[in-house]
Amino acid sequence: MLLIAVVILIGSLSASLTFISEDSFTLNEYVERTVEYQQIYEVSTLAVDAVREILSSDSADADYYGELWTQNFTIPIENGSIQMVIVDQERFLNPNYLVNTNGSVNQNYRRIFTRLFEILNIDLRTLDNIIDWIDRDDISSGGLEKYPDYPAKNGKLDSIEELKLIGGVSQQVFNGTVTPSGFRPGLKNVLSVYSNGKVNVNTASKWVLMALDPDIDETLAAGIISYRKERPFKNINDLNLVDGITGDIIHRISPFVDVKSENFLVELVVKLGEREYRIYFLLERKGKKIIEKWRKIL
Ligand SMILES: [Ca+2]
Ligand SMILES: [Ca+2]
Repeated sequence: MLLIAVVILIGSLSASLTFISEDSFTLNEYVERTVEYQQIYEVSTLAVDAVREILSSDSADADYYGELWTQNFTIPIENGSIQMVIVDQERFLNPNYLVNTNGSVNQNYRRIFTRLFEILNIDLRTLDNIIDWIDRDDISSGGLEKYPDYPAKNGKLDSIEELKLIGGVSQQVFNGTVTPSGFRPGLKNVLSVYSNGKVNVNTASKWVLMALDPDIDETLAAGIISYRKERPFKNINDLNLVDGITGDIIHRISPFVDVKSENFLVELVVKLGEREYRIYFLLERKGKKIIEKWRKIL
């Protein structure tokens, strides 16, 4: 058994080496890169441990700007640097919640997304296309179920990049645009597929806050943001302390908001001489438990 495994290993290794030499890649360089990749993997493990530590020593009752995890880190290393950014995903809206587990459209989320799309000046047909992309049937509920080269997925989005496959999601719609009145975000700036569906009012942008309720206009959203800079919300009812936020608004938005976050996406940029590696991992915090959901090295 072991012999077979060794033969297969040598076979595949020499195959990959042949492939590499055809690419005019020297064996030395190959070994060097393999060693480097091993080191990058070790760096990623150290980073996961470090962020675990940061998150477990952080209070999970509320998550807000100014806490350690919101700071960007740059660590100089020999021949380069490591930059680390942690982004809580509950500052975003999750498009997967547009469709309930039984396949029906979640009308509450649809209303929130309708407002979001209006605020961002995105055609509402694009929202219908997203719903038909995610919902399980092949019957159009106003959007596209078929494209020239592929059908709608009829399943949840695995990444935000997947939105680019959906009708109406142009580069501008996805990346945002610069307008005379400033930057208008695109979908990648306001959505995440990793959020638990409850927007953290301590970290959400004004665009996301405005989408939550028709009575939260730009002034009220700005009021929330300036209030939380001084005193982060420890409880949803603290929103009452913001000028203009009524009990009615709090009552309406309370099923969709929170003051804490659960999912943290970490991006590490490792610069080594001329080369650059990007490491991504997602940590979910559930009470005292911190779970690594996935890790990617690019
Ligand atoms: Ca916290
Ligand atoms: Ca569908």
